[in-house]
Amino acid sequence: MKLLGSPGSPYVRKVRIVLAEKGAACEYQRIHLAAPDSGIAAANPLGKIPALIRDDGHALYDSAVIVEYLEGLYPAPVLIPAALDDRIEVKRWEALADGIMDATVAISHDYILSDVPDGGLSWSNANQRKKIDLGLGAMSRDLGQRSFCHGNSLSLADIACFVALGYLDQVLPKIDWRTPHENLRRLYERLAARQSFAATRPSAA
Ligand SMILES: N[C@@H](CCC(=O)N[C@@H](CS)C(=O)NCC(=O)O)C(=O)O
Repeated sequence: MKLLGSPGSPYVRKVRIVLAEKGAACEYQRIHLAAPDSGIAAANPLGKIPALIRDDGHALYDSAVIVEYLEGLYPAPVLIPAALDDRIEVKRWEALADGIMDATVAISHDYILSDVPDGGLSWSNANQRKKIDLGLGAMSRDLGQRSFCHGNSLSLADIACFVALGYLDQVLPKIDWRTPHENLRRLYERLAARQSFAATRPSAA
């Protein structure tokens, strides 16, 4: 198996944490999306990372499909529970976290492409910012005072939540999510100490 990715991508980080938690062997190939010879289109016609090349050569995308595949391939430890209600709740957490990442990506691209002065928000950015703020509020409310986002052990819900928060720090550090969401800060700090999370920090990866 080979994972195509780059250290700055939160979707790639989600997959890499899942691989590490499961102790799964997988070659990691760093690619530069902007390079004309990146080769990503052969694996993913949408030109996005992550893409996972299976041992039989078949390529999988996107990150949600890849982590579901890995769960089937390496059932222990369980990161996506089998029972329908639990499974769907964990996938909902993943969708929420992915949506925050999508909005963060959109704002960061807009900053690069537009001439909106730093600190100013175009309509489109304001719209994306609202998704981030409401998304953070939903994550904080749903976590409450529990130790894990869903159930009593680490799941894909915690991994996705953590990666979304880390990506906010990485590209939009002016957004202070810690002060209003003390419970997310506690979860983030606890998870950051785990080997799989620490080893995939963009600066370490
Ligand atoms: N929904 C996709 C999102 C993947 C994605 O947007 N990846 C970014 C890197 S962070 C990318 O490859 N962007 C290149 C592009 O959109 O052309 C997933 O979960 O895998």
